[in-house]
Amino acid sequence: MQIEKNKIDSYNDALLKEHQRKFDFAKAGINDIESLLQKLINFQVAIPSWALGTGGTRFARFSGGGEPGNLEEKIEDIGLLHALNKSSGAISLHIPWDIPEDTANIKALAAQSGILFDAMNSNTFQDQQGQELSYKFGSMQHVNKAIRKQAIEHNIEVIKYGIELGSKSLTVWLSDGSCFPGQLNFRQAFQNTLESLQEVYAALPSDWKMFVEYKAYEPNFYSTTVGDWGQSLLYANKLGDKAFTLVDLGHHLPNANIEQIVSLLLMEGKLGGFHFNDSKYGDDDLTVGSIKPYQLFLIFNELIDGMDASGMNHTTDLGWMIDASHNVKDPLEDLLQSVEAIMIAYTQALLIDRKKLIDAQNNNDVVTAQEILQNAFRTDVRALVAEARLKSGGALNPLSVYRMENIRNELIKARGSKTVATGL
Ligand code: PSV
Ligand code: MN
Repeated sequence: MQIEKNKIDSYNDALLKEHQRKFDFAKAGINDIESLLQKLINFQVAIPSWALGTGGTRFARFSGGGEPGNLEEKIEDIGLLHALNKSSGAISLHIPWDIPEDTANIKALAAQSGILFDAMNSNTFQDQQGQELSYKFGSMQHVNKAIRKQAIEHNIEVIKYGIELGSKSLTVWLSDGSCFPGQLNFRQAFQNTLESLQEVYAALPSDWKMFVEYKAYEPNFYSTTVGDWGQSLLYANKLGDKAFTLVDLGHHLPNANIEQIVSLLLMEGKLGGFHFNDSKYGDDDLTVGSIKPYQLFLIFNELIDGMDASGMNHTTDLGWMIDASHNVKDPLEDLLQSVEAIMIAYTQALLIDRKKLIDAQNNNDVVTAQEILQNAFRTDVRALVAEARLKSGGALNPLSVYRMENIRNELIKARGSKTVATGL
């Protein structure tokens, strides 16, 4: 299913007068509005191939109907999102959940909707049907060399799919760790993991990056072998210039200062990618910005500050991806909300008066520093984000077009109510 441009235009026409009023108000006082809008137009967030179906919890999964039954349909769904918001022009594939059977065809299909292939994700945290050796006690950390080899070979296979599709990065998230004290020798687990990652690293093409994703706990509850940013950075530093740390917002212990982590990783030139989601308790995988929007804004503040300090391109120099999924919403509506939350936080952070902030910091003027941040955070930037979408041919209000066009019903009509997308 596709949504025609003229339909989007006619929905926009009905909203145009009201939008113009809000946009005129929002742009007043912004020095270089054109360059700000261009940054928003350029910014793209990759959609994970596993978030297009209704997510499950460990207790149940309630499929919503019309879920994509194969990779082609997943690309179709992302094409719909991208047509509406013009900020979802990339897909991140998880292998083997989404093995491209015919890469040339998949590539062509994605290109038709303006979708690029972002980071490839390997999976050695589950046993797949027909798999020879089990990952029950880990993969790259495993005491058995044959199991480590199987995990290495899987990652190399994922790189091969990625090369065919035009991806430029591999994200490795390992669930390896232990559930009980004494189960693992920490140093041996680290060493085995490092050596395994080194073999995968050696198979990376010269223009590729490897992202080492950390997570504090789950599924292991006593130790995780890539458990925090310090451990991930150790691996990345030992691996070499093409290896970076990936920050997933849900992968920290409660109340961690993620913005500070981001700042220091950027300072070290070792932040590679980002998985956006939100959470109240743990790795809850909730819609971006639904629980802690101020934290998201503070993270974007550090991202912009750190990227600008080292002359990085906001759009292309880090891998931006959503990693969220849950039980209760239409996944496409949820993704539209997540992308919107990211665009809002990015825009607000772009509005921060950095010169004044530095002055306040240098004068220990804590109150002014806080005022500067909160003034930006409390600015309603939705009309700026909408204007950028309008300029790039998207919908002023993507969610309402999605509903008015009854897209979910159309997908159910085309695919049936019983399809279940691959993923968690
Ligand atoms: C693990 O919790 C994670 O964040 C990793 O990025 C996985 O690839 C993804 O979620 C899906 O399980
Ligand atoms: Mn993740």
